[in-house]
Amino acid sequence: MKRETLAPEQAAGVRTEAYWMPFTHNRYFKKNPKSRILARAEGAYYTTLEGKRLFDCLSGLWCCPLGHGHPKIAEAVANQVKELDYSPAFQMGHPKIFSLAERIVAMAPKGMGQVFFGNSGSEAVDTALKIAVAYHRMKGEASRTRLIGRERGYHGVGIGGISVGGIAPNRKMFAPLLLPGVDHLPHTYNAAEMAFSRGQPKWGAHLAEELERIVALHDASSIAAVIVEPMQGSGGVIVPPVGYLEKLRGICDKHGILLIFDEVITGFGRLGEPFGAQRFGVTPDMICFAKIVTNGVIPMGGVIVKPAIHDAFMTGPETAVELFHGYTYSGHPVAAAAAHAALDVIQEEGLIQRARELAPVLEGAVHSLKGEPGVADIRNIGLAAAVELDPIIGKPGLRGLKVFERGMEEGMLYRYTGDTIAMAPPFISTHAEIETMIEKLRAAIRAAR
Ligand code: PXG
Ligand code: PLP
Repeated sequence: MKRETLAPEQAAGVRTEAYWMPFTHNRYFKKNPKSRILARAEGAYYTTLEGKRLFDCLSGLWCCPLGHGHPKIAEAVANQVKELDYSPAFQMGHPKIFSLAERIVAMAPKGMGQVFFGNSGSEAVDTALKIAVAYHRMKGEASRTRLIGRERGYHGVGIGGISVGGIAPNRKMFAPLLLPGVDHLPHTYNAAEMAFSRGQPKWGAHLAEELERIVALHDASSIAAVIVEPMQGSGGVIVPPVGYLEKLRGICDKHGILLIFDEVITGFGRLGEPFGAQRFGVTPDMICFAKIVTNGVIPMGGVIVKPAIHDAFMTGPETAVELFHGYTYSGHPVAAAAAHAALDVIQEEGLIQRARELAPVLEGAVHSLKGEPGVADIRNIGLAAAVELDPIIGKPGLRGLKVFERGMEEGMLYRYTGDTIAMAPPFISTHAEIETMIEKLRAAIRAAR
């Protein structure tokens, strides 16, 4: 940890060297960190260490749509720490986690029965994959081990999640660790057929039929589950074609394959319904959630399952553990308190309804960027949108970075991955804030040539 020179941030009391930042260009960040260090947050705005106010265009990382510093959530968390700060997760329980499970089942599409808790989306995904394989074994179909993901899918960073995921940089460095027996559906994006669609593209339902080809290749008796995000978030707001998810459901049913929706981003209101399952009218066998369940305040994730899946494990001696899986912090009491408070806020303030009302405002505004220099596509659904930019020749990702940096100067914290700008503003946003977010993006795109 020897330092040759005094880095500028040392003057401000922030030394950056010891922290290895996730999914970050560490060296570039640490050259000029101050503008990117967040000191405070309130409502829909962050304030940087330098005192700059930034509109929270992605609700944190998709997880804080109720606004930052909500007094009800803050109070619930503070009280819980005093009342019961930790409760062993195995062989013990506490009241709030039972009532939270019941509450989540009540919000989920009809036909779901139980919730298994973890602490993140990645843990939720690995949990769902394990349950899927174990379920078939419990049912006497131990040959059903194969997992089917989808190209461009993001399912977190666990070994299971990157194996079913479809984003090459997240996989290639870890190739020897990827699970065997995984196959992928093609992604549903086709610029020629669907660029500048508003909401669900009309083209592409037939791509679900690729699942029939995968079944024909491997045989249904070898396949445990298909996992997809109803809307691909990290992949750049890729919206399912009309009829696509329905077809996937039909093919899974026909062949006894479990369908898992990874709703880590779409769960708890982002699409104007509690879950994407309700938004698209398709009920999976399991739903992964995380993020918005606590408004991002305390980590929590989990899997909602149909009773038939849960019940398949409830055999054998009553005193025996049924599922050999769980985390030290599964169902953490402070996370449970935060989740109850977040769901109270969603209900009391009508925030899912609010997200639904804001969706057309975002749609109208973001599509007005069509025709701006370098705008290759615009996609949206619910309160989420992405603007895909043509890369600067020979320098993929640079235009995205320029827009991001210009956005910060303009008081906007956009999310960029490569040359795609993503936005998922807080449900508490005003019409004017959404319009400003897009006008500032227009200015940043014009400047970033
Ligand atoms: N599944 C899906 C569908 C996700 O979007 C995860 C699993 C993993 O969750 P955890 O909590 O382990 O990170 C995610 C997370 C982005 C972005 O900018 C998206 C995520 C995380 C961070 C950034 O698109 N999604
Ligand atoms: N590693 C060791 C050595 C442990 O003892 C444990 C849990 O007891 C873990 C990893 C898993 O940690 P967690 O339950 O927080 O996922």
